Amino acid sequence: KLRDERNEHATTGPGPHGDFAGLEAQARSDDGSLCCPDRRIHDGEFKAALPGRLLRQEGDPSAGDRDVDLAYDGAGDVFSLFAEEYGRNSLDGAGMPLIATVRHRRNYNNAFWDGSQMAYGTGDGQVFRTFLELSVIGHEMAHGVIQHSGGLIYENQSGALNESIADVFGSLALQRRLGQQVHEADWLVGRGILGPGINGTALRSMKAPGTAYADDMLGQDPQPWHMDQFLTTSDDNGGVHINSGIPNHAFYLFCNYVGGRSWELPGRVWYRALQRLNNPMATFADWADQTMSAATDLAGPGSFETVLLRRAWKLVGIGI
Ligand code: ASN
Ligand code: ZN
Repeated sequence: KLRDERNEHATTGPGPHGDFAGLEAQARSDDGSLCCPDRRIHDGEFKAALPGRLLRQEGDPSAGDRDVDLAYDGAGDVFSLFAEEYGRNSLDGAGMPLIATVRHRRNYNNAFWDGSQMAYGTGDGQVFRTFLELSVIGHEMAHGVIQHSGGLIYENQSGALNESIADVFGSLALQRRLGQQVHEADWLVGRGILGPGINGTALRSMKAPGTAYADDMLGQDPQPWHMDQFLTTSDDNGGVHINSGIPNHAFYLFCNYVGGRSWELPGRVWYRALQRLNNPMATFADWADQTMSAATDLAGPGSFETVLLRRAWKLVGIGI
C-alpha cells in the first residue's frame, strides 16, 4: 500500500493533499521512519546477461521460486539493517532500487556486486551449492554501500578493508535476523554454501580466520588474523579476500569485549567510520583510526568502549 502511494507521488509530484513527496519522503512511513525497500529480483536463466528477466518486484507475493524468494527476503533484511539501525535509505542513501539476479551463468561459483546490482550463481553443486545465504547477500549489498560512501579501492589494504567491511555488515545482517547476542553468533560468512566436494563449514570465519575450510581442492582457508601473517601477493587483487581476516577479527574482538548485540554499538561505530572515512586508499591503520574517532563520537572520549576498541586493534597487530 505504501508503495502505491509512493508511486503516485513520484509520478504526479505534489499530491492532492498539498504535501510534497520528494525523494527523501519516498522511503519514509508516516512516523518518519525509513521503511521501504524497492526490490527487483531477476532470473538470469543461467545466462551471462544482466539483469535478466524480472520475476518478483516489491510487493509481489512469492511465486514459489526458492532462489528468487531468498534473494528477495535477504535484500529486505539487509535494507532493514541499514535503514533501521543506521538511518540509511538503501545502498546509495537515496532509496535506490535493490536489483538482483539469481541463476547467473551456469555452474557459476560466485556472487558479486557489479557496481549497480547483485548477481548470484547457483554454484556447480560440488564446490558451492548456493550463494543465497544472508551473510553473503549482506556482503554483496555492503559493497554497494561502500561504493556510495566514498569507496575503497579494490586492491591491497584498501581492498581488504572493502572486503572486511562487506563481511562485517553481512554478518550483522544475519546476526540481527537471528536475534543473536555476540556470544551466540558463529561469526561465519557463507555458512552452508560449500558443496559436498569441499571439506569446510563456511567461506570465512571472523572468529577464527583461517579455519573455515581445509580441503584438497581449495586448500586451507588462507586468512590471517594478525598483521604478522599479512600476505603480500599479486593474486586476488593483492589478497583482498585473504587479508580481510585481520580487520574482520578486530571487529569480532571488539564485539566480544563490548557484548550485547553486534549491530548496535559496534555496527554503528563501523558504519559511522565508513561515512567519515573519505579516503579510498585507506590502510588498515587509517581505518582503525577512523573507527576510534567514531567510537569516541558515539561512546564518549575515554569511554570503556574506546579502550576496548584500541585493545582489539592491538591484538591483531595494529597499534593506534
Ligand atoms: N564474491 C566476491 C566478492 O564479493 C566476488 C569478487 O571477488 N568480486 O568479493
Ligand atoms: Zn566482496
